[in-house]
Amino acid sequence: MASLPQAPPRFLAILTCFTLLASFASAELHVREFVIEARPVKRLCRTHQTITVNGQFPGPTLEVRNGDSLAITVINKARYNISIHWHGIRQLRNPWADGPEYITQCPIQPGQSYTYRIMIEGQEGTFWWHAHSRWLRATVYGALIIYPRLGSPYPFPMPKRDIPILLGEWWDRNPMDVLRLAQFTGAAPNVSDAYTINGQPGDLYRCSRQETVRFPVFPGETIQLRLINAAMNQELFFAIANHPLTVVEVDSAYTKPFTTSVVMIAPGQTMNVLLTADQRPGRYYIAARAYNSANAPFDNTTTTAILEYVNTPRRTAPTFPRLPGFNDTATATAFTNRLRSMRREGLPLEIDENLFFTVGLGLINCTNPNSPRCQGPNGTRFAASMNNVSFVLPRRNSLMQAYYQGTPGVFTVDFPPVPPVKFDYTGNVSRGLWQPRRGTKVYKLRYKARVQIVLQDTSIVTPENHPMHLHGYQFYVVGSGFGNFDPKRDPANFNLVDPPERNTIGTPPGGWVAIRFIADNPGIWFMHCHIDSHLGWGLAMAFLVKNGKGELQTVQPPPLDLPRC
Ligand SMILES: *[C@@H]1O[C@H](CO)[C@@H](O)[C@H](O)[C@H]1NC(C)=O
Ligand SMILES: *[C@@H]1O[C@H](CO)[C@@H](O)[C@H](O)[C@H]1NC(C)=O
Ligand SMILES: *[C@@H]1O[C@H](CO)[C@@H](O)[C@H](O)[C@H]1NC(C)=O
Ligand SMILES: *[C@@H]1O[C@H](CO)[C@@H](O)[C@H](O)[C@H]1NC(C)=O
Ligand SMILES: *[C@@H]1O[C@H](CO)[C@@H](O)[C@H](O)[C@H]1NC(C)=O
Ligand SMILES: *[C@@H]1O[C@H](CO)[C@@H](O)[C@H](O)[C@H]1NC(C)=O
Ligand SMILES: *[C@@H]1O[C@H](CO)[C@@H](O)[C@H](O)[C@H]1NC(C)=O
Ligand SMILES: *[C@@H]1O[C@H](CO)[C@@H](O)[C@H](O)[C@H]1NC(C)=O
Ligand SMILES: [Cu+2]
Repeated sequence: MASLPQAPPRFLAILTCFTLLASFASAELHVREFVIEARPVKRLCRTHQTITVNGQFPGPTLEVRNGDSLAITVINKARYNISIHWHGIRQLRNPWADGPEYITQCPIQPGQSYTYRIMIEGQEGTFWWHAHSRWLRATVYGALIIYPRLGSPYPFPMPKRDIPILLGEWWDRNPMDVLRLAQFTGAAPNVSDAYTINGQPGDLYRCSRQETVRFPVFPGETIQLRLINAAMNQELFFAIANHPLTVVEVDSAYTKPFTTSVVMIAPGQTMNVLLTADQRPGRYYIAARAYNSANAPFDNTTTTAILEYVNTPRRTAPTFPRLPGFNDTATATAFTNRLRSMRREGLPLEIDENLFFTVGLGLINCTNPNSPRCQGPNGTRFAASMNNVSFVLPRRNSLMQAYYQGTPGVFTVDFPPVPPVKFDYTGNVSRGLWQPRRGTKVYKLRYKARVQIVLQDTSIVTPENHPMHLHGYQFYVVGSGFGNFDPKRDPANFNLVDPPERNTIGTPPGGWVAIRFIADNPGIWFMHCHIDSHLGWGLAMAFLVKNGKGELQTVQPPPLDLPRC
């Protein structure tokens, strides 16, 4: 049952003085049930049967501490297959609890349940959980906050309060129907009708004014906002009128603090910012809208909430923040490039595996371009790929189970370490190179291999910022740039001193980003674009990290209730 710290961190800080001695004995097991079920949810004037967790949208916030364990039983009372991913949690030696369907488990089918057993080992900060099954993530998501161990402070003054801010994306119809239509036609899925803050679009949308989220603040206090971009398909700019934001954490890793008027946050990323309520008491808009790097249609609406100094009359019109232009790549890039890590523990300086992956879209030619199934550009179907392999999920098994049981024919281990064809990735790519091939390929890594991956965006169809997420790991972002990566010149400029540590990083549109990690977590780990339309088109691959020696370097046996296909 719930025995977690409902008290604000301020209270816990006082408590800490008394419980320091007990801190090592304080690890708790949190036992929860997540009931997946359809509930009526009204947004934008209409009510939709919406897939929720325990009837809540967004779902419940989980609050635990570093060192704790979780046992969350997911009971599927909906009509769709589902699985839940615990975004950012490393799941050491336990890929069975990671969640992506057909990668580390078969989905939990309607009427079935599965218990995710999660150990929090050496991790703290802002995390989140979300469905990892087709487009159910559109409404099935929530915050997962890991406080430091008792007696272990933040590397910055303790904020008065913590406010989770989940940025989401809402369709004025069933998102599964939006996906189904796109899968049929081969065209891009319809763009969303609204962005949301904690599930509410805010007062710039029809029928939404009453429910606009308001965050009361007391003059002078410093609060911590835990931003989570849970949107399906869109990077977002986020700002609060008149209030600079001090970034202190990204993707659950502390950063050297810096202050900015606007942040860019990509799907899958989290970001903690401190805000001091030092402005004239009043009402200030919190707003988010698209950063759109692609040459493609997008939802250009703006979601709002209101920062409200206590005792300000409701009638006072809120001040609006300045947000960058939708295509302001310069601002997005400058922001991301300011991030610096507080530590570099586990940053490999020597490299065993030097990988180069192209990431980008593609088009599949149709034999009959007039077919209703070929409604993509000029009678094609959209695709996406990494190193020209468009990832196909297995249907009758998960990769992890097939690997563990030695079942052949589910995947192959020949994912290419470099692109099969060298070309001018960000130039005018010849049309003959646009069609990827399909495959379920993984790349094998030796236990503790020191890995570098250069993720190179291509200009095929359109250059674009692709937020690439790696499961089971945190990695360091050692460099990035525009154009084609130059293996002779660019490594000289890598930051090996204080590179930001993340689990999701965007390729600059028409550019590249280099990441490093040590493969110390055995199992099969998905790597994919966190834009769900791209993921569905195949912008993914998986690593198979082999066991090391002995039990502590070996994948645990699967739980008995692991769903079967
Ligand atoms: C997609 O958008 C088109 C055009 O606005 C609309 O006609 C169609 O009903 C939408 N379909 C879905 C499933 O979103
Ligand atoms: C958003 O796009 C629509 C049409 O696609 C356009 O009419 C409208 O002016 C745009 N709004 C903004 C704020 O750019
Ligand atoms: C951004 O859009 C504006 C107007 O829509 C346009 O004038 C400008 O050239 C665009 N900038 C970039 C970098 O594409
Ligand atoms: C589609 O065809 C038009 C007209 O021939 C052309 O201008 C455009 O570039 C084509 N688009 C793609 C994605 O091939
Ligand atoms: C790209 O290359 C094709 C031929 O390969 C050519 O027809 C086209 O004009 C080129 N486009 C640009 C923008 O250079
Ligand atoms: C697909 O069609 C385009 C022209 O529409 C052609 O240039 C290209 O070579 C074709 N690709 C393949 C793989 O057949
Ligand atoms: C990808 O593979 C397909 C099929 O083998 C080929 O036609 C295409 O040229 C390749 N493209 C690239 C970028 O390697
Ligand atoms: C649900 O998962 C099972 C097992 O993989 C599969 O056979 C079934 O087709 C799935 N159902 C849907 C609607 O995808
Ligand atoms: Cu992408």
